[in-house]
Amino acid sequence: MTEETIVAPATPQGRGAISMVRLSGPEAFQIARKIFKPSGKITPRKALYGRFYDFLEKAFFDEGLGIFYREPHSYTGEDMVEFTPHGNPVIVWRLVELAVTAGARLARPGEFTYRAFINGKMDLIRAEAVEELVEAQSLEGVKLSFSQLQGSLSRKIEELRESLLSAAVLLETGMEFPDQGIEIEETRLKEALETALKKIKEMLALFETGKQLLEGITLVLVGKPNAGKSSIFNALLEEERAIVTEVPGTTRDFLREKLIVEGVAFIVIDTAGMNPEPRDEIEREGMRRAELLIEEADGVILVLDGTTPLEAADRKLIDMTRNKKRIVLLNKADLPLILDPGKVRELTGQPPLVVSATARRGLEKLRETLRDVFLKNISPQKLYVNSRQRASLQEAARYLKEALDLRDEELVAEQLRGAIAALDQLLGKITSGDVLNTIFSRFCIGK
Ligand SMILES: Nc1nc2c(ncn2[C@@H]2O[C@H](COP(=O)(O)OP(=O)(O)O)[C@@H](O)[C@H]2O)c(=O)[nH]1
Ligand SMILES: [Mg+2]
Repeated sequence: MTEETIVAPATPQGRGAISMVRLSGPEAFQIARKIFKPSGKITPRKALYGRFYDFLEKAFFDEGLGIFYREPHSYTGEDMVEFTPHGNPVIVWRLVELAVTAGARLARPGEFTYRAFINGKMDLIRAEAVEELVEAQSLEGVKLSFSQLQGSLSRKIEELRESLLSAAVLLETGMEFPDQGIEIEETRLKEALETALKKIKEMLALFETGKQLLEGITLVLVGKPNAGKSSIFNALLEEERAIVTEVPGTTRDFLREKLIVEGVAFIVIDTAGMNPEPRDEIEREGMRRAELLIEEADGVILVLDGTTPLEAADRKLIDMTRNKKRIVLLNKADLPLILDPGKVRELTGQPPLVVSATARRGLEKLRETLRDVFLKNISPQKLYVNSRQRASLQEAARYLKEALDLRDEELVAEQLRGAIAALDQLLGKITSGDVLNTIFSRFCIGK
């Protein structure tokens, strides 16, 4: 257990009805008593009304609630105190300052959760789920990270680890008593390894969807200058967010906005200066950046101007996005169409949606199509793996595959140990300081 008592605001900077300041560590109660004068006796886990006292100025400066937690029954597993003063950053920082004067230290980002992890309140997967829950971009993402926080993935990994440990025992027994039923043991071992490998593969398959549910599905609007990308962007988001102009290629930056469809977030990106036929260095750079965005996106909405014939620029974009999940729009359908939908279908291999951004036509159909193209295969799931967890699982899978190919029992045992170690790493049973640093430094202060 750590010696130092830490303090930090637990709520974001800003004004509101209330904010929260938290203390954790051996001196939390003692420090808290100096700055909080409760109206009654301190009872752990009970909200107490009281006044906040500035012992430097010798004056009360706010009132609110204080909750005291005795270790190990707290978030961090240490003695903890939570104050909820009024939501003014001046009050919040004065409380922090007073706590520091009284002997606490300002917490590092993620230090509360780090302590919870170190003190055995949660494994590494759950600690990550705290961060993912706070960062989730949609309700589906929140539900998903919450079930992960409740242990959906941890339990699976623990089970897997148990099964590999039993397999290791099976193997050791076989090695110690070589005459007794080796054949049977061998088949059982092989089966156990194959089952484990299959389970790992199933978990690995959850990576993409998990990422999309948590972070949102990124969609890039693609089209030649003046096709109507920004207008579609606005129409979809139903607000004047992007600057729509009549001079081609004027939107300078990338705009990102969130659109929620059936509880899932779509992060729609309006690309700036996208011109497949760049006329200068700025446009060339714009195009390079757009290409990168397209590559990283989960899908694209290709906007074609229905009032102009297909140009080289359109053909280029059609080619560039051929291998992406794509929705093709034939825009400006409020005007007489020059571009033939049949021709577009021929070129793209998919029927275009005929829409009008300015007349708000075909947008409902566009939302429906978003649903069909991107959400059909997203079934609600109870667990996911993030990229760190994926790497450990892939490592475990490599060891298991290797083990299945080997005959020599000693060597199989070695691979098995490797696989178990990979799972231990995943759960945080064995970790390097570097890994922990990377994970917890992503957190905000106060979490
Ligand atoms: N008539 C008509 N004009 C449109 C439509 N969509 C966009 N425009 C116009 O086309 C021009 C370029 O639109 P903008 O959204 O800035 O295109 P971007 O360069 O692809 O972002 C603007 O003058 C828009 O008002 C539409 O559906 N119908
Ligand atoms: Mg634009």
